[in-house]
Amino acid sequence: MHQLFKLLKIVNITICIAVISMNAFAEWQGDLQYKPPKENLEAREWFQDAKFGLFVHWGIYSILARQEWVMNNEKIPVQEYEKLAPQFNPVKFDPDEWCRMVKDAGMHYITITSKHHDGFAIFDSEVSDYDIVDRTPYGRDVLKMLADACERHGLKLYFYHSQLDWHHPDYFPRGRTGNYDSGRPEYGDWVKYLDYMNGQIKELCTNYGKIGGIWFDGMWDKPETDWYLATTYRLIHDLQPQAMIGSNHHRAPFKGEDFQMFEKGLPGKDPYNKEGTVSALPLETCETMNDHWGYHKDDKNFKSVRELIHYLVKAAGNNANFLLNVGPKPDGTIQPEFKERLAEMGKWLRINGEAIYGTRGGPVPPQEWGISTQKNGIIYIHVLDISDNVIAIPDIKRVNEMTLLDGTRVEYEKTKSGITITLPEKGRDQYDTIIVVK
Ligand code: JFZ
Repeated sequence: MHQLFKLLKIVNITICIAVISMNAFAEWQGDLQYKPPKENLEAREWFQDAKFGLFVHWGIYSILARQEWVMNNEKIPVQEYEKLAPQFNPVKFDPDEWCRMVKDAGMHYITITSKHHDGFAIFDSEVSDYDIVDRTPYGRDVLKMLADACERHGLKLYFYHSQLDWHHPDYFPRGRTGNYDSGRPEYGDWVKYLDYMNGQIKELCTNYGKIGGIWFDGMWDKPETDWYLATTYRLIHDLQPQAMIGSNHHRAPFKGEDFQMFEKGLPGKDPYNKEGTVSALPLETCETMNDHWGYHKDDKNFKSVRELIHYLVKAAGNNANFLLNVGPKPDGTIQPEFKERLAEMGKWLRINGEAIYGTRGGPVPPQEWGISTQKNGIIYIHVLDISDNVIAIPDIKRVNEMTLLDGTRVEYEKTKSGITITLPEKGRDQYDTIIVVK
């Protein structure tokens, strides 16, 4: 009997230790003490109301015109890759024109790559000379130019910053990528790398006015590593309390993060987030307009305006923002195929934006035919695919008035589980017929 008790005690202790360490493992990254202040909570509301932003992948990789992963994919040694910098001369870059394009598209913010995985900073950095001011004939800080333009045009600016770095020698031990013989030494000081990274983060939070936030990416390259996120996140929140932190680590958000992003898919349906967690934080999903993020000269697989509008509407119905990407050319211009699509989306939003901006995901769960959004007690039913003139809507119990956005009356009938709507012949929209339910 005594022996049995002893055994049970050992088993019990082992289980306790296992449970504690599992919890610790899930929570060891992040800023465990973080409580968002008022200005951060307000920034989150603004963000959720804004709904639509422009993602920009721009760097010296655009010269090769084979997307932003070209250094890793083609195993280019650091010394070779560095030769791109003296060729980067975006003389046609016009930040005011970019901002006008963004506003005209109905977007409210820009998220631009301050540094991508290749390690090259397109801003003026003091902690490194591997940047646009020190290494290119252009010699100007394009982020500063863009930040000033955004200020003039009333847009918010966020920075995408890669934690993963294929260039810095102290990014060591190496992760899943950038593992080829790049000419970097086979040793390095991880803490020195993090100091360098935090140094650049500090610059981004100091020299560009009030920023929207930081969009991190690349932790997934070394998931087992301690990134000392509390240090990085506190640095940002101390310097800019309203700044929203998000990280594309494809897991449930860590403490200290202010929004959750999804890549190439609606919340919980994206291909990378295996956990499928959708948190209570503000949500954002990003997508490319063709098949690459950075400029790719041969990629003509453009999504149609219809597909892009449907993506925006479905994101809104899933309570998420849509961050739509362009990869500018090395000369600073944006290709016409991108500009045309953005302009068309803007045209559509000028008429239908009421049912998108300022809304949250609606009470009717996503259906075959479409989704719903809501704002101030009004439900917007978005009919994206009409195969039938009559649609059944569950979960709506009381209706005072039902019209199209332009005021045309809509006929409906009450049923046991909700209502059925007969779509009017006139006033339908080619992309999304919106029914306003009061
Ligand atoms: C990341 C970047 O690698 C990419 O270049 C782009 O910036 C995008 C927005 O974000 O995309 C990823 C990140 C991780 C994986 C795949 C794509 N992954 O782990 O398979």
